[in-house]
Amino acid sequence: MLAILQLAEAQTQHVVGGTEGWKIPSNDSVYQDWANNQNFSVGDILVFNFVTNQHDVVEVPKDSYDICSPEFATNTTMKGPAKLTLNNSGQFYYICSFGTHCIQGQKLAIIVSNSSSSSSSVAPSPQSSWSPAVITTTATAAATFSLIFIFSFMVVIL
Ligand SMILES: [Cu+2]
Repeated sequence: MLAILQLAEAQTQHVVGGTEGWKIPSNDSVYQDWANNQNFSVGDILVFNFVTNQHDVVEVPKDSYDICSPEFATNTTMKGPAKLTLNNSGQFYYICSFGTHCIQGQKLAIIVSNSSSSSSSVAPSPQSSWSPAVITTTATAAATFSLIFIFSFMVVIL
């Protein structure tokens, strides 16, 4: 039961393009701008909101993505709206194969990370903040010692 709850909590649904949905975008950076503000992890779901027979979702290798070709498609989804689960980490590329839609910007490239963002960002930070704290403490101690030394020296002279 707990495992099911945790699994459900770890899954994030990413609605591609937000309210704009999956269509010919108003400008060709819409989907890249959208993707830049998302953290994709294995197990997350991509939601493509589109009308069947007006668009599709074709997963392609990078070379095909670059030239908007569905020739080497690894996965094609014809029915909208579509939910695609991200099963693997790495870079993934999606295009629409209808007409010139892809050339007009209906294409998406994402990077899927292995771990959830919370566990990966917490780990390195304590290590990096430790050493400066130690150095500061040592420097303060050294300054205090030299002050004591100067004072005791002055006392001896007087
Ligand atoms: Cu399209």
